[in-house]
Amino acid sequence: MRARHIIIAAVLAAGLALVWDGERNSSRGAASEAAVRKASQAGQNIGPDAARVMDPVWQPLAERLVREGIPRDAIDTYFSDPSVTFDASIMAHKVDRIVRKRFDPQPAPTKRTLQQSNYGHYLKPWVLAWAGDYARANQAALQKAEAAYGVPQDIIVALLLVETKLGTFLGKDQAFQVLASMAASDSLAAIRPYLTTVGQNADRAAYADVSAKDRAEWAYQELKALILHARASGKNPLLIPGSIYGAIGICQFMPTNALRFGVDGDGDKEVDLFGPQDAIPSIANYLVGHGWKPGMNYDQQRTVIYAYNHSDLYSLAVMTVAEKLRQGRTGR
Ligand SMILES: [Ca+2]
Repeated sequence: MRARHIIIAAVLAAGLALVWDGERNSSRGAASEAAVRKASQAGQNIGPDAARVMDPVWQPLAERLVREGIPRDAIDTYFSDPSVTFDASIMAHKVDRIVRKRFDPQPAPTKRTLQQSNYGHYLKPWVLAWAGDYARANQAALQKAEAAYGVPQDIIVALLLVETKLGTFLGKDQAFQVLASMAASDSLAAIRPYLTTVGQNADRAAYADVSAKDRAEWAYQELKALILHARASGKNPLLIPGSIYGAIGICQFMPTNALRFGVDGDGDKEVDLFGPQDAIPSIANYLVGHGWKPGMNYDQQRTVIYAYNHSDLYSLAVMTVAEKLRQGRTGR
């Protein structure tokens, strides 16, 4: 990477992290900071003198994970770690969004263009130049993935850019704590003090209760997959950072997708979604799993990208960035 681009990359990462915070974490800023502190402390009590007391809130989760095959000593270690603290506000935040969508008038569809949206950053020449440098630095892995999966390298780099700013923004939360907290928030009663959309309305309360149960089961399956994914590589799942809802790696896979689509690109017998060697073929494999085929037209390609994140602006951003990267790379 040339010096100018290193500086640009640093500025970009800092600037976009601020934007990202404003977008995604505004209501959980304090909780996120606490999670970062917790993640940095994770695993510190593993030792003979450590006080290992599991919060009873985890008991049903822990027992189910043991029943479903995770060794008890591992489960005890994870759930008694001081970094793993129950936070009902995570599920409450999610359920508030679901209730709002069901009961409140919806805003008109955005009329913002790509340039006016938060994705506009990615079209700036210096951002595209940075992504071009990244593509050159990872050319072997990109060409290998393109040959094996039929996914153009520019699409892969565009996804990595839009998902995590090429791995410079990986989420500020501990994926384990996020998913465990959501999995343990399986009823209205568990999250009621943190809800802002329910009040005394019985219909909303019933819907929030069903939604919490539904999302808690989803989170349980993701938590179990996170543990299996980490253990397959001999890693401590508590040390894996994640997004506000538990997506991991520079490609931001949910853990069930890490298990299903993760590829060991560099042949070291581990799937490490935090490194480009594995994340690049994993993205291509995910897209093939969602219908990507060589020779598809623009609309067909965009439909597959939509599976990655259900947003029209998102799929437009990825397709547009990919096209500009291709032009920059090939000169046409
Ligand atoms: Ca690997």
